[in-house]
This record gives sequence, C-alpha cells and structure tokens, in this order.
Amino acid sequence: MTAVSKTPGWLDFYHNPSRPDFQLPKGAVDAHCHVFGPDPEFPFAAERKYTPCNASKDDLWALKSRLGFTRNVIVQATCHGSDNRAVLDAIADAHGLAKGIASVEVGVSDGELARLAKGGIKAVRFNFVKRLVMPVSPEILLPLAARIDAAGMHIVIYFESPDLPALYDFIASIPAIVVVDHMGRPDLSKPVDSAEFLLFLKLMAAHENIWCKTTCPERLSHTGPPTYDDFVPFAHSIISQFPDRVLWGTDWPHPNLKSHMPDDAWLVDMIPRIAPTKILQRKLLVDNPMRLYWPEEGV
Ligand code: 0GY
Repeated sequence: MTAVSKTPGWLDFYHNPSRPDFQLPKGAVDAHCHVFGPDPEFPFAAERKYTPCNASKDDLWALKSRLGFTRNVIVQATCHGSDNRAVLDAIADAHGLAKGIASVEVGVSDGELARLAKGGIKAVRFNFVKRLVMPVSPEILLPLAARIDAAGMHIVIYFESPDLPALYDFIASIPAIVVVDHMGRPDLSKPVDSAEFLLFLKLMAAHENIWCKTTCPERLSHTGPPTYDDFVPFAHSIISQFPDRVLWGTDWPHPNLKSHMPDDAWLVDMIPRIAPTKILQRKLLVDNPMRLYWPEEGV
C-alpha cells in the first residue's frame, strides 16, 4: 500500500531538538502528546480534516529521552478518528510508562469502553473545535460522560475560547473529572483580565473537578518563538490559582501549526517562567499527572 500525501504546507515535527536548559524534575510526565500512524500500519481515518506526517511511537520515545521526561499521556488525534489502535499500540510498547486519551463514537458500547480502560486509556476526549471535527451536541454527550465515568475514565475537552459561553453549563454539569486542553485556547492578544479568560477562571474556581493543561505556547502565542512571552501571564495565572489541577505537555508533533515548528526544548524552557517555584514545577509535572494517570503508584 502506498503512503497517503500530507496536507499541503504541513510542517513536520522538529528533528534533533536541543537539550533544554531547564532540568525537569525526576519522573516528569509529558501529559499531552500524539502519535500519527505510522501509515499504513495505522491508517488515517477517512473522515480526517488533515493528513499529517508520520510521527511514530519510536519518534516519541526519542523525544522523551532527549527532553528528559519519564512518562507520556498520548492523546488520540482527530486524524485517526475513533480508531485508537495507534495509541493503544504505543501504550503497550511503553511498559507502563504511557497512558492514553481515546476518541469514541457516541454509540460506543460499555464493553468497548472497558476494553479501552484495560488497555491504559484513562479518558475520552470531547472535541468541539469545528475545523477538526463535527462536534456532537452536549445533550448527547452527557449520558456518554456518565458511562465513561462508570468505566473508570474521565473527560478531556477541547474547545476554543469564543465557544466557552455556550459550553459553560454543559462542562459544569459533567459528573466526572474534566481536563480542558490548552487552557481553553484563550486569545493571548487580549489582556489576561479580559472577560473571556475570566470566564474560564470562574469555571475552574467554581468546579473542583475541572483541571487544565497549561500547554501550547507555540499554538496560541502572537508574540511568537522562541520565548512566547504573551503565553506566560495566562499560564502563570492558572498555575498559581489552581496548582493541584494543572498539567503540562509538549503537544508533540504539533498538528496543524502553520507559521513555524518549535524546537521542543524551547517549550520545556518555558516551564520555570509559568511555574516559577520547585513546588509548582513538581505539582505540574509529577504530582498532578501521577495522581490522575498513575494513581496506582501512590505518588
Ligand atoms: C492539539 C491540537 C490540534 C489537533 C488535534 O486531535 C487533533 O487533531 O488535537 C489542533 O489542531 O488544534 O491538541 O494538539
């Protein structure tokens, strides 16, 4: 079978990233990353909105050791639809050092949810980003959220900040842990005390089951690489207010970036700027992800 062609203009991940200046704490978790294919072993879904480069589990393990991480949480990317085999294969290859976030059809059976949980899947992602998927309505997702919770998993949710007002009540009503991707994608050109970002902080303050990934300077920043200065006040605000409900990840291999591809070491070197103390760094990178994804380790 011949490999499929990448989306025109697709930026491949950065090969041979630098070693970061910031030394990660022992046992650090990259809690948001993906694998793409490799196609044709793990073919991309017919309904995908983009065709990426291949980015295999072995490429991910090489990045992990280059940057100094110990564990990964691998998020099913939309280019694989609800076929979670590439993520499950990576988890099985990681000897306990990787867990996963799946995507499922709304009609998924309880048996399939149990199978995913047994394979190391810890959550199901609800995606409301219209350029990536056809979003499913909250009324349909609520009963599914209850079934996911019953299967011992939580919810990861991806949306863009203009959609938060419409999704607010739905997110607030989910009867399980909810992890919001990329801080709900705030507009970093607005002030950190803009109504939009304050609404997100209000959501987190009001609901102790809601967590957040302080991820994606490379995706959200307007000031740009390598220091992504406008990202810092937003991520720092969340980490300082909710230090026990924040996670960090690389987002490697950075799907759909248009302007540049970061050297992943730049992203790691952002960490002491958004989490300036050793205590915050340990919560962000070790204690919180371990509690959520490896509770059996009792860290
Ligand atoms: C991300 C971001 C994106 C893509 C996906 O599943 C995906 O295709 O997550 C994006 O394009 O914003 O979370 O890595």
